[in-house]
Amino acid sequence: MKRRFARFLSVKIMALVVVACLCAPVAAAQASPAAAPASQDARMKWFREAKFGLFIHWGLYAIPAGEWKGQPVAGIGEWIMNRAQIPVKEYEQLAAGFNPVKFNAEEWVQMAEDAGMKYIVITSKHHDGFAMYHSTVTKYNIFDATPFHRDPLKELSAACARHGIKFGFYYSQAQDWHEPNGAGNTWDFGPDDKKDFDQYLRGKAEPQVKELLTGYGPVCLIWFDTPRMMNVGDRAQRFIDILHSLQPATLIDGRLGTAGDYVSMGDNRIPDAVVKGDWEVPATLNHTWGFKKDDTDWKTPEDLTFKLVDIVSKGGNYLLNVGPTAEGVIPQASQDNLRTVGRWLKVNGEAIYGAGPTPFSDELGAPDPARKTKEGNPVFVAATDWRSTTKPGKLFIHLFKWPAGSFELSKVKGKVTKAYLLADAARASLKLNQQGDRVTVSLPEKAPGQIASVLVLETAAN
Ligand code: FHN
Repeated sequence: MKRRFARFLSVKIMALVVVACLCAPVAAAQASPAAAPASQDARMKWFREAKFGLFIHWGLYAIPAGEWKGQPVAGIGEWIMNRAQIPVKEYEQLAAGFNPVKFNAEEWVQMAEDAGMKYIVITSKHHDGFAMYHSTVTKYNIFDATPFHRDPLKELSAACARHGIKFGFYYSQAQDWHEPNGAGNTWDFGPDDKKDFDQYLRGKAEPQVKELLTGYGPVCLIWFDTPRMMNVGDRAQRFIDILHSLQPATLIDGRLGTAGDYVSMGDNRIPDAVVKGDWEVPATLNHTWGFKKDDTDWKTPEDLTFKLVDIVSKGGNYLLNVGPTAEGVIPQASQDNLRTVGRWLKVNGEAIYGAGPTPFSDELGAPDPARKTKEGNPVFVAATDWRSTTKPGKLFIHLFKWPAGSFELSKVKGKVTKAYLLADAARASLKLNQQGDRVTVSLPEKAPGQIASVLVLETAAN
């Protein structure tokens, strides 16, 4: 009896060993891009540290660049197919002329690094349905349908790995104006509610998302967008399941159609106050996302730096967009302005990366009861003199307007033990006076830094 049980046990163990051996390579292959982090905090760690990312909207729409048949088309550049109601058969022909020979992944990633950005999110497929990578799901992709015959997303993922920058994809899961059953193209295919939307999701969107999660190394996040018709049945959940099974560490933005790992604010919408939880503001450098030749209304580096600090001081991340040309060049003004922000970050990055929100609120501005919004609420008037970010034991005061002689701060918790400026490499102590929660710091006559100088107050807990 004992011997029979021992034989049974050894057969069982052998079987388990064989199964384990057979499964090991599969498990290792699945785990290699990014194993499941232990907790949600662990999954969010890089995002909370990063704070500043580069968004890239690049696709066939960069060829017309806001103009169709000699006429300017109003609105954002990547929507030209929709705005000008261009039939699929005509729009498709752009692919034959897409040859971005000046594209250089190394240069793009170097620019992001110079700008102090820690992650890149690029359009793998926008609403026009054209895949900007070598997809095997459809030939309507940059590798098969253009003379370029390269996979720029592969090249970018390799360059990001070399530079230690996280890499993620924008993917338009619902709108696909190229597909008869995708959402959005009513001019070729009629109303969305008559379409077999699940046929499109299962036949194109889901397999393409699988490709992106298997062929491009660790994917830091997938940025879904415009979740039309996505709140029906298990549509959103199917994408979550794909992500969780292939790369459990990959984050999901806030526009899949169900709650993601963080909240995506409206485009260019910075909240007025501190917002708890993880969130991000997607934003443009001018007014369009995809390249438009007549949109040269660039935000200044001062404005971009202020917005970055403002967002971080409220608890969020800033995902700032460039729209490269059809030749593969990031417009020079975008590059210059971003690099200026990067130079500021080189000096002051300690007050941004991994920093928490302000412990105050008065510096953010106040509602003006005399001015009403359309909804009848008082208009919030933002103040712009200074912002605050925090780290354990440190208060960072970003001074956009240099105060004459000294800076006074109230509601300070704990004892301030030292004050200095990040622009001062020597970290020389500034004279400070504290009366209860009121702190006064004597400042040099002139601001030591460009755009904003950051004053650090080191604090000891009470
Ligand atoms: O329709 C898109 C638009 O083209 C662009 O991609 C932005 C980026 O946040 N998202 C949608 C509009 O909110």
